[in-house]
Amino acid sequence: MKIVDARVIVTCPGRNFVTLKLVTDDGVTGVGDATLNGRELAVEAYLREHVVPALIGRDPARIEDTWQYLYKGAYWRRGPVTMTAIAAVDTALWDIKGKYAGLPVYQLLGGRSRDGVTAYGHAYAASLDEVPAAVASLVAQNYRAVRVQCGIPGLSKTYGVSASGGSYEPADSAVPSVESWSTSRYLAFVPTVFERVRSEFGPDLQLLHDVHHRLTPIEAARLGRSLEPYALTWLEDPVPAELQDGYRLIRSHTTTPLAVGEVFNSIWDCADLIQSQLIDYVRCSVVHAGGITHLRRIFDLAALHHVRSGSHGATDLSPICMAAALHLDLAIPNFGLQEHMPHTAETDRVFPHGYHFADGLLHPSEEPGLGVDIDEELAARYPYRPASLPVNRLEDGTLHSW
Ligand code: KDG
Ligand code: MG
Repeated sequence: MKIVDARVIVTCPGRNFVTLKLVTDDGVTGVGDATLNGRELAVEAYLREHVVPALIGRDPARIEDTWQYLYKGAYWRRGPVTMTAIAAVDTALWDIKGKYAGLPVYQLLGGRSRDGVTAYGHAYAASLDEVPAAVASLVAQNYRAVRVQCGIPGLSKTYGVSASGGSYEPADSAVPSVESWSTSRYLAFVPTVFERVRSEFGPDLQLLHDVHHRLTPIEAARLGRSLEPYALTWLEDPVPAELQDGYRLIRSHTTTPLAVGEVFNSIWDCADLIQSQLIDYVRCSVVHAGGITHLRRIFDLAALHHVRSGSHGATDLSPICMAAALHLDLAIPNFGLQEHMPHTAETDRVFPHGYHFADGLLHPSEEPGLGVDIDEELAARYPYRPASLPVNRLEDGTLHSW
């Protein structure tokens, strides 16, 4: 058994995706997501120039060895570009292993630990008065957990709130667009949003909120405390992720659970947060944290420390990443929640898949492997379009975290 072809496919059915497709000498194929929002071509070049030549002729059954080869062999360890490239190879190899075994990947990971994967959806509204309708629409679709984001009075654009009313896609122009931010307006407003949602929807609905790395630790501590009456399931990314000591400070002031990890790419980014029990959910993803092999390692460490998973699942992670995440979510003992932002119909056509959402739960495909593919002919009809994530400036013009 050997790998005879490795294709890196870039496509833009509404937004950019990078995919690695491996082919074995038996004609078995495997796919891996390699999309890094706003930096797609860096991963495409890394795969094409440095990884694909080393894959040809390798035994696809040796998943762990290939992972170690790409990680240790690069010498330059970690980083989003390297780890996304490794993830693509690893994901494709698990897909191939499942197809050879005739089993869905979750069976290779130990089998199902639950009936389905509880997903959280996104409710967003331009103003407070529109929040109840936005949440009601998610409840009507049977989501049991809802992330709530709302436009901030006095700010023209807010993270997580689509200006067009369509699905939220922040990478909106080749050169980053500029958004504005005010911590004082935000801190004063957010508790009123959750007061409204709790009073209208009662205690059972799980509620989440994404701060998107914008606060200092003491500001985040204050927000966490002011949200305690509304019993959030988690407060996400309260401070920029590289400032890990900040979590000790936040933790010492509030019992609002904390979730972090979407920008992490290895176990070394979250080991201390997990081992010191400074967070409650770790939100790394298959595509940005080294694939199924490495994410499993992160979740296993988390399980020892009462930390649950909460994998990132925004639309810039392709349906291949979602398919892979669902196999892992179904199998691990410490699953928490899975983010679910449905892709557009165009994207779903380019990536035909067998996973589905029903009664608040996501279910992976029962087909051998991951149960997802890329339609290469269709993909070729959507050429790459440069698109960057925005930047943020304070009202006095100072650059702030986005
Ligand atoms: O590419 C960046 C997005 O994936 C990110 O902004 C989405 O924070 C996000 C989330 O929680 O889905
Ligand atoms: Mg987030």
